[in-house]
Amino acid sequence: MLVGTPRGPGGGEEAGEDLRELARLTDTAGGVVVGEVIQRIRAPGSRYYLGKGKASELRDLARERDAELIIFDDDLTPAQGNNLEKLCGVRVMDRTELILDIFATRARTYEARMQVELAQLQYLLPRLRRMWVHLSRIRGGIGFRGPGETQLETDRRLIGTRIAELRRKLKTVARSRATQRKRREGHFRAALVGYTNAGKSSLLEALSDSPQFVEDRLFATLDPSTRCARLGDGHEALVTDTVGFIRKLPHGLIASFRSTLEEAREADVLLHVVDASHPDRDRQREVVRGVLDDLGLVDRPRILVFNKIDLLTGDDILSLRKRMSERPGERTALYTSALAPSTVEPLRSELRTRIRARLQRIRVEFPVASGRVLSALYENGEVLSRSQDGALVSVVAKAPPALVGWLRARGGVRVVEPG
Ligand SMILES: Nc1nc2c(ncn2[C@@H]2O[C@H](COP(=O)(O)OP(=O)(O)OP(=O)(O)O)[C@@H](O)[C@H]2O)c(=O)[nH]1
Ligand SMILES: [Mg+2]
Repeated sequence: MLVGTPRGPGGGEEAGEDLRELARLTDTAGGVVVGEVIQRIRAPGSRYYLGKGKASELRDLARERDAELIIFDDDLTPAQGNNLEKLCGVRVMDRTELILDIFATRARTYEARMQVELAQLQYLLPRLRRMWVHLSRIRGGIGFRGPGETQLETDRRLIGTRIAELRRKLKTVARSRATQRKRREGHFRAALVGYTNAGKSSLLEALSDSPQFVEDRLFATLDPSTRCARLGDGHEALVTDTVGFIRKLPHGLIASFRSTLEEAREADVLLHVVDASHPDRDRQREVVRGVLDDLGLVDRPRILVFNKIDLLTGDDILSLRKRMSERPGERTALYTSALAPSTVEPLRSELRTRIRARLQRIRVEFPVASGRVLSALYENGEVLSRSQDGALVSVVAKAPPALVGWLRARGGVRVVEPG
């Protein structure tokens, strides 16, 4: 049974869309929705979140429909959750808990699993008493009033220890990730970000010709994967897929996925993928902007990619294009369908342009014995000419900033610019 509690005045449309999304999340978690309750509230009640009358209504409807679980679209305090469970006699969870549950079933890599466990434990800690009450009710001991304070203290301490351990391990993984990234320095890097189900993985597949896990469910991707995209004219970019964003994304979860999102932080450009066919498109764009802001990424170079245009009519596309072009200072906007390779071409071309713009023309002189220098120039730059005078090689090339930095830091190498 789903419960939506839109705040203040406003169209019923958003509230309906919110509940549709909660229904999709429920489906992703393996649940079946048997009913919905919506109450527009000004402020949440401290006891049941809902008003007293509505809460009783919820209890009755849940009984009538045989609901085994009630899911609130908004975060409940431990007390509210507890009171509601007492009132309705079934398990009550909120959106955060549902998302954590989905993440837990979907996390595949060691790192993603640890990140999810960390978020779950952080969520659990303040709710420990309620969870215990839940358990004790199942055991049903008469006069059983929950665990003694000592038991709670022990559990808190154990969880605290585990949290510290997870943090430490995640730090180690983050360090090795950073070394991996170092190796990629010199390459142009793009990161796909966007609302869940927008088509990020599908676009990565289209750009790189390598199959990705794509599914018409929320949070198909939890682990970032990086692929090389051939852009034509000998240009390449490393493109990283990242975890999708969602409205009311649990803060603990963002924090624990921070290291995965580091990939996005170090990208030369962010590809903000928008499902252009979604009725809630504009609000989803805003949500992503908000999360990027939280992550300190909002001012990074960013391209808006309106995807799934195959689902739009010609008129829809025209009016979208018109709207985008009328906004000065708006980001570069492109229109793609991950299902039609020809529509991805403008994205390739935009990336090529950005790669070229980043290249610096330099002349490099180095001893012929420094084979690494020459291969680095060929691999990560564009060699324009090359000559040799005795044991000294001289190359004119176009190079990305990271390569220029690397060359400057090498002994015996002289960099002259513009070359
Ligand atoms: N019609 C159409 N469907 C698309 C397009 N791109 C992706 N899809 C579908 O949209 C659904 C989600 O695609 P994904 O690529 O998994 O989306 P994602 O952004 O990676 O989603 P998460 O990993 O869950 O955040 C899948 O069913 C895709 O087949 C498109 O351009 N047109
Ligand atoms: Mg994906």
